[in-house]
Amino acid sequence: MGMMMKARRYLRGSGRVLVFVLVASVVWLLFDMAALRLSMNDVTGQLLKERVIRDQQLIRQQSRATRAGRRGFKHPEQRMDPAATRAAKGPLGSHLELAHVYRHGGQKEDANIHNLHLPEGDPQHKGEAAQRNVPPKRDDPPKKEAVNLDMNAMESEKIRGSDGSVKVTLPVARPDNIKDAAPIVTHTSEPKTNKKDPSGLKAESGTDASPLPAGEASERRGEDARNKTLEKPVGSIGQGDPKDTPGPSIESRARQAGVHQVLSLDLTIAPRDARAAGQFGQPALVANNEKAEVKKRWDEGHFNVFLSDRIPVDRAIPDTRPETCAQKLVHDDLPSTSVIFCFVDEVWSTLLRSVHSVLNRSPAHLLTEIILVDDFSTKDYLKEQLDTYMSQFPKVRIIHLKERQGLIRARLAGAAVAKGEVLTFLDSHIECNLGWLEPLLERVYLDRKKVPCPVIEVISDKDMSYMLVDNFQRGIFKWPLVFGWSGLPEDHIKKNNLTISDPIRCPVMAGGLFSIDKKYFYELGAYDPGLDVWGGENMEISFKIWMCGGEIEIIPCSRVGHIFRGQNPYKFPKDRQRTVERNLARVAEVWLDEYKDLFYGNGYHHLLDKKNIDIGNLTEQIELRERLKCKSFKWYLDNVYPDMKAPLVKAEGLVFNHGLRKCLTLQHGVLFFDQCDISSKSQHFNYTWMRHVRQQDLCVSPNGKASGIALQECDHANPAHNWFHKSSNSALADHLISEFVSSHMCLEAGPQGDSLHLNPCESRNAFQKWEFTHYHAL
Ligand code: LR7
Ligand code: MN
Repeated sequence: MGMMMKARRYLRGSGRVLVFVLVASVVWLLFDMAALRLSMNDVTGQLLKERVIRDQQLIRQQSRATRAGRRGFKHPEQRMDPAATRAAKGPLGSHLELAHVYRHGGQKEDANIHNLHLPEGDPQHKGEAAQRNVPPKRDDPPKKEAVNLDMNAMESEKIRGSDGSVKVTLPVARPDNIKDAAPIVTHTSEPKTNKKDPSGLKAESGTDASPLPAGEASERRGEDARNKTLEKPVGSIGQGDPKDTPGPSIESRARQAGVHQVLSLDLTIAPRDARAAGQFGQPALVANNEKAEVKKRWDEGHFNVFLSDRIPVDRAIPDTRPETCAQKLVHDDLPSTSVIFCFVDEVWSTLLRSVHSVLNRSPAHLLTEIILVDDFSTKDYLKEQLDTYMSQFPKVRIIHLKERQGLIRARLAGAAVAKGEVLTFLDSHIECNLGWLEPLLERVYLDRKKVPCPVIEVISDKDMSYMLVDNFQRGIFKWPLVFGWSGLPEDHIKKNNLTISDPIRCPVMAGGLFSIDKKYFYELGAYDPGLDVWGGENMEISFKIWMCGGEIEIIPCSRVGHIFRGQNPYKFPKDRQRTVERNLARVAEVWLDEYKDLFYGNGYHHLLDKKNIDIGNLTEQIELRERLKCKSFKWYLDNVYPDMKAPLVKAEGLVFNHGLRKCLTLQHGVLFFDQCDISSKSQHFNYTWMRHVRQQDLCVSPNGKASGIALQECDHANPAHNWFHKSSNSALADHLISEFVSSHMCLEAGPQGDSLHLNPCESRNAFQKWEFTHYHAL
């Protein structure tokens, strides 16, 4: 009863609101057009024209919807079989009403800090999900949002009812019919930037009259933009950030020259079939008698391919951005981008959904083209059939590689033909969310050395639902260069006054989804082309960006869903593990300086022996690093990732023998025991990641004869120099066990302190027990 009353009140009120909205939208559009100084005959003009038409349609449809509302209009989704939602899993599941997931209303900036998730410490995120690098899911369901009839809601073509339901407006294409599907992309005209400079090497959008090359021009723009900064620099404190104060009034916003509110273009907002499987990002269901088919088709993509094929390729997904994102201002003259998808044997429906999500949710004037790089796929449908399908979209270009190159060289091939000023790389099983592109391009615009990444949300591999992830997540690595997610430390958030929509500095990027100024990408030497197939390139580009003067950021107002899966569905030309470890070793050798010990020492000892692996020639990469005058890895750790623990040795200091109660001493090339003296340099040894017991270049090692001990120049490839120490909780933890000898042989001090031997290990023998002064990593 109460609900009914509320609904009536809303419906009475909404008549007046409608008139206001009609008048206001016309006034606003006039302002908007004047402020944006757009000509109606260019692409952007086309965009505006469409917006006018759409807004008119919207208002007409809204009044129809309101009339329908009197008869109990509800969002079609809510008429779905209740069993469907009951079975739903994940954060967008049954416990949520659909409206909750739209712009996840009610979540106040800052309010989520206490929900900060530290995945490493949370058993929920260990195991399978963690292995797949699934970012932590948000555990609090977004709260209900009040009716929103502001200008922004108008622009986003959705009107919320009193029950929170979303009233939809526009007719949308039918994906299953190629002809009908055409309207999915309405802005297919080539942007003027293409005509101007087909080589794509000069400054393009926004710098029309600029005689400067792209780099300088965008730097200039950067300066210009800094004067009217729209985003506070991360880490700044209390700078009176304009975006955190209530936004300017619509009028003043419109009059502010050179900027506009992020466009909320989404051509899927009124889906043809609102009841289709997976619509609005809801979990799709599998009937019992379909389960066998699901299983049968699983390996085609290592996710639920059966369901993917059933879900519309242009399905709607919930707008999961923090609330303030829709109000953010971005520059009118953002650079345009080439979106590059590389794929090998990607599932048809998933690839199409990825492409349509870009076409449907990107402002046409910012999308130069979509480049599909087919990395020598084996599937027939990815050849002519794909060419034919995509030929209806003038912006889509396809490159079929003649040989399998792997994703790294495939990206290079895509970049080589790209015409946009910015490159945007995406995996081929993603869905770009509403307003995803402008916030990324804005960062590049502000500073061409910024490399922005969207928040990567989760498309469930099982039910294909679109799931939210925790706020404040950043990309990190652990040794030995393993990518992961980690929440920003809470004190950092507080100290820097960060809100959930602020850019987040990232020590490393996940790898698959980011935008980068094309010229800057090449200045950085792009990717090391010696990296094969898959893996490690995200580390390479991350270190390169940070150490050579750039920045990596996650932009919370840009969100893209990605299907996380347990396995790669394609074949590796060589062994997968060897491919990945070889790539990582290349990265470690070029970028890690002395810290490469931590890489090898955390599970990759075997790579030190060149007999085991050929990592190829690194001369060019090392020269590149010198030419760019990149900073040291130590600088990177200290400045970009200070919370990373990276002790250069596992233990150090005096080497105390329990039996003798004396310390190992090295003087004039001779080892002996002496009274412990912490200040004595000759008693200072390191226990290294290579498992050496060493002083400077000299390593304690068996002398090869009988049980004698000798000093030898340290050699990574010589296992005789390696000692296990504290390597387990076993009874031999305090011992120094030789790695060289197959049976357990331990370093033992002679009872008089005048000798050092290799003897069979005895757990209780105090003369075999050693202790370093400091342990850093055991
Ligand atoms: O030989 C290949 N050729 C290709 O074109 C191998 C792969 N590919 C394509 C493939 O079809 C896909 O589109 O490259 C893309 C990435 O491969 P995935 O999706 O199998 O890999 P992933 O999502 O597990 O990989 C993550 O790590 C990779 C390391 O090389 C890349 O950086 C991926 O881009 C990256 N994906 C993401 O960052 C998305 C978020 C995942 C996380 C965390
Ligand atoms: Mn992927």
